[in-house]
Amino acid sequence: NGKEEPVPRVGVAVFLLRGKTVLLGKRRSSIGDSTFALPGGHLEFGESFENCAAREVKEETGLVIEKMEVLTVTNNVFLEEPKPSHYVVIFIRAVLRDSDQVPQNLEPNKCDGWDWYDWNNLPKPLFWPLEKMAQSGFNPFPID
Ligand code: 8DG
Ligand code: MG
Ligand code: MG
Repeated sequence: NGKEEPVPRVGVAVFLLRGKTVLLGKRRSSIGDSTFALPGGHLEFGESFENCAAREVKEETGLVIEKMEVLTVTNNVFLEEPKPSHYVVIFIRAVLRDSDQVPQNLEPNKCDGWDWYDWNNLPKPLFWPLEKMAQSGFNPFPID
């Protein structure tokens, strides 16, 4: 770009599933501050969605995940935030490689801490893209 014009960026967010629960953390960020969101981050140049998901989860929580699958894509425009932004977000589902791993808060400047929440009893307030998905009836769990 070279002219400081804002451009859309690619985000990857991860539904890390454990039983009937998902991993969420309260954000400390100029986008979605104090709301509960999925682990995730920015897609790096040359990176696959699945590798980005595994890398971001490892960096933010220390957890090692597997069985990454692309679920859906959303177009999220944040014009009302302190830093106006636009993200195309790839949502990935995954599970823990070793199910007794415990999440650590490895980026305490970006998150208050991670915990498992029942999909039918999600904490409030949710980060609005996640709130919108939940409201629309989206369910990240595989059909059994
Ligand atoms: P990085 O420097 O580690 O790459 O980035 P990050 O600091 O971890 O980025 P992030 O804000 O966690 O994620 C990038 C963007 O993805 C975020 O600003 C907005 C978008 N995004 C959504 N929904 C979600 C979500 O549920 N979780 C996360 N982490 N990001 C989301 O639209
Ligand atoms: Mg990150
Ligand atoms: Mg992040």
